[in-house]
Amino acid sequence: MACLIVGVLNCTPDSFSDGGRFASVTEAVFAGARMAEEGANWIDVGGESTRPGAARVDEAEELRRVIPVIEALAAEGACVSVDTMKPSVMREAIAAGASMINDVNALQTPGAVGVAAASNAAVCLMHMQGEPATMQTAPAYADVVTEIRAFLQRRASACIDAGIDRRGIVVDPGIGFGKTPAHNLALLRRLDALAALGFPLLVGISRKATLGLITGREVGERAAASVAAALAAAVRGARILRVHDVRETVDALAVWTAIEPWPGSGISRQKSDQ
Ligand code: 9MG
Repeated sequence: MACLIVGVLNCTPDSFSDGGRFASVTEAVFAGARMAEEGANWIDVGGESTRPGAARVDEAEELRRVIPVIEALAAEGACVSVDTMKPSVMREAIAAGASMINDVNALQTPGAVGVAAASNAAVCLMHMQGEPATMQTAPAYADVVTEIRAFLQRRASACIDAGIDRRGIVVDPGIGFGKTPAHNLALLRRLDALAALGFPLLVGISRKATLGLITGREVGERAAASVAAALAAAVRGARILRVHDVRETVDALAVWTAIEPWPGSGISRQKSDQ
């Protein structure tokens, strides 16, 4: 398959039963293992919501939510990424077995680049305008594609200068992070401009508000819209898709690839196919 899949595993109190900490950890590990079975290449474990308007969580609480889950999934052989903005959580997560840092703040927190550079972990550098609590208040850009491309290039260069292996750098336009639906759609149409930076491009649009606006559907009803958006992103240059609906996305990509082989995949149409 030409695209890798990152399965979303939110370890926030609203994500699982309130049957206590052990119940939540058990449920989270089960959900992560199921996504791995369904074809997720990474499980992205996060303990602090980055939804618009979300409040920050303190370090101790974030560690308490994510570390047991990362340890258990890594022990089962899953590839785990940690979704965090905090250098201390990055460090502990790597020690617990995480092999990628997914930072919606693109390692701009003081100390974050150093933690990443001191590890062998890959990094996902995401663009966000503002911060989760306020980012959707009035997002504004002169040219959203050009500005985000320049930001991602700057952050990737800073990471390389600090000693992070460029082969471990992934970039991400941050769909929905300080962007209007029009900004999000403009970015999705011009993913080629971001892919041209030369780093694998991750796109996360799964279940996001722009899809709700287009379809009129609530968040739990957006699987079909998410799969359609994931395919569109893959066709335009995304190489990693961050999704909630792993099985559906894997199936859709398999069908798409069988019909329309990716350029450079080595698969070409045969006469006998006609
Ligand atoms: C944590 N998180 C939520 N949405 C995301 C997205 O689009 N990309 C990345 N890298 N992380 C995200």
